[in-house]
Amino acid sequence: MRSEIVVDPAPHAAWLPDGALAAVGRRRVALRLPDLSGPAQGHPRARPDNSAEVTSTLRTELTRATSAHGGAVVDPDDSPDVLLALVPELSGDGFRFVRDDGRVTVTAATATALLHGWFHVVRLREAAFTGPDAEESHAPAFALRVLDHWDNVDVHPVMGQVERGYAGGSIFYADGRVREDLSRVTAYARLLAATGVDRVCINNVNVHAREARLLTDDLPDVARVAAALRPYGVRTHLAVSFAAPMTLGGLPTSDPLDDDVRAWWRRAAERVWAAVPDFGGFVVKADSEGQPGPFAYGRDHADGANLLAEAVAPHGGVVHWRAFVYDHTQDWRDRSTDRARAAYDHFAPLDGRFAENVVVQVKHGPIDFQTREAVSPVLAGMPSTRLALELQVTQEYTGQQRHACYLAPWWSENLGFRPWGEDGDGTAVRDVVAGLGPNASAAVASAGGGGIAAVSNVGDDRFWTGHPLAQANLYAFGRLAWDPTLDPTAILDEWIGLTFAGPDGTVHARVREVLHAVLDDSWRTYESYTAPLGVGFMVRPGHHYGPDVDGYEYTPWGTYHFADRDGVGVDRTRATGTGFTGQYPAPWRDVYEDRATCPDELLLFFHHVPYTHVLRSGVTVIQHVYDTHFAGVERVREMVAAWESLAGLAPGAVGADLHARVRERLAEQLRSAVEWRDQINTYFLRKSGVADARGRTIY
Ligand code: GCW
Repeated sequence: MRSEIVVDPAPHAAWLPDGALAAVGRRRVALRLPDLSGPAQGHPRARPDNSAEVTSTLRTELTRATSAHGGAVVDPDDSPDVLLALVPELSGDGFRFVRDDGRVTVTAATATALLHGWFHVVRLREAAFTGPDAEESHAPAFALRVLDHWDNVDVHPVMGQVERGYAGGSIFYADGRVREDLSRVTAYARLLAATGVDRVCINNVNVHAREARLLTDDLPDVARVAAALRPYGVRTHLAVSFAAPMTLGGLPTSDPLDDDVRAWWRRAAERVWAAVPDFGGFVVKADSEGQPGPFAYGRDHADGANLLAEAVAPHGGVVHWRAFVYDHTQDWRDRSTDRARAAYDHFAPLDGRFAENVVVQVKHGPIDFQTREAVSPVLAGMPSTRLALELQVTQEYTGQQRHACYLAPWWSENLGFRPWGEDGDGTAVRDVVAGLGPNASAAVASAGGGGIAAVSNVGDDRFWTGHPLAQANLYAFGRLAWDPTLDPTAILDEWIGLTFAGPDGTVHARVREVLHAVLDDSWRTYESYTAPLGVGFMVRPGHHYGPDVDGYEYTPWGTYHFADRDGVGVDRTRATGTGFTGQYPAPWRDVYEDRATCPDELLLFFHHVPYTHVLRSGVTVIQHVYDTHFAGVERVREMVAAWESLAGLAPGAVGADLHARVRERLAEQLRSAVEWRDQINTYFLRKSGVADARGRTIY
């Protein structure tokens, strides 16, 4: 592995190398399809727009697995080891898994659900066949499971081809247009189908002039992308510009209550669905960071969202309307404005006014995808609105795919957060976005809520995600989108088992051990050497990589820490601060309000405290800053050493080029962690004048 590294130009197989298919591929497998040759009567669900494509995918998958591993595709009546059966009389998006004496039968109502069942068997590997007899029903917790791509058609002068993309170019676009060769897109859809994601929004929510035209002139190209995703049951969505009636349609206004504007959107939607019959819907960022929106006409976000909802409703489409709305031209001297309050202040009063096919998409935290922040109170404040939780798989604020940072534990905390406290009925965020929150309106409950969305971390990089280990984040998002109660470590283990499967389907024990050692706690490690105690945004402005404690302190962006010689943190209490704590229901509004009960990891998010304030952990704030920063760097050193220990393994245990890429990234992670440690520690030593109790080097 130390010798010359031969780089394989083909895209990396990620979690579906041939070896991952060994257990099923060795066996006799069969596919049973109902006779769909006649008229559709009786079985309408058996033939959604994509059923022919997905059925043919199933055949291909079975052939591919068995021809690689010596099994066979056999007749369904020839007692196969694995039988996949499409049973249109069933219902729902899920599948049934039955194991009887080592034989597996999977049944589902649609081809896409059956495909998810197939990948379930793949994921279980040998265990699919060796366990005790079982009869299980599996269904996705969320009806809508979306990945948003912030891909630009044109290379943006500041943001590049993919905004906040850390994995090369776009898999969809190159040279200012949709790529000719979209085979990579189909390979992506295959990876997604193996996790549970079933929708992809293919362009950036910041819709620039070129990108806006995907909705009109470029529809044939959008249809090609949809055709590349469809074989794996993945549906296409577009981000659209609220100003499109003016910029594309030549109308004098985009006022949501104007009849010509409404007619324009209706026609636009008709054209989209004519080109892409299984199109999913629109994603909108409006009145946010300079994007156009309804405010220009004195209208609100419900007016804006309902305009588009009305246009897509006849086609069964949905509108994902983002709640990421705040004042990005704030005066830092103004202490009354609090960015954390903005989404709730804008949206909670509109609860009940959104159409049934609108999903309000809420970032997990009230600020912006930070390594640590509170859970957004919007998620508890809109029972009559379909809400989606928005996560960020692309590591904008968590090391930009140069740092190994496995985010599933963080997402899990957010999904499992109980907005009404631990003592209530146990309702968590994952229930709210599934339409199961307390007081959920009948419409929200029957739609199953708004589900989950996340910003993808994929690009045209050979490893898909730049850092090969960042693939684990994409995998974990897909698995949590299907089942948000899964344990992050177990998901990681599953990912390792698939991704590092050798030709015989097994993983070298040392590889498994090292990957856990590197990744299990990597999010907490990242947190420990970056911004402390929930304070956030101590990053370099613009690109957001690396430390710059005061980088945003005197800017219009509303992301401040207020460090002075006495203390640090943002007072968001009702008593003396911005009142943000009051946006939470009990008990959190009181738990966060009081320094004595506020969880340590969020202390500086809610309070401005002296450096000598003693945390619940028993150490002072300043000593906590020093200790965690020193410890964080030591943990990164251990990650580096663990990874190096794989270098002597048999070639093939981890690919040589993968090993080299991770090694290079870990070296940068260590360099950067040292930089973070020294800048943060030095900054706070100089501000506070309080020495490290353990006398370590601070500059
Ligand atoms: O975190 C911020 C990013 C922007 C992004 C914005 C958003 C697409 O820095 O690049 O814009 O969030 O979520 O809209």
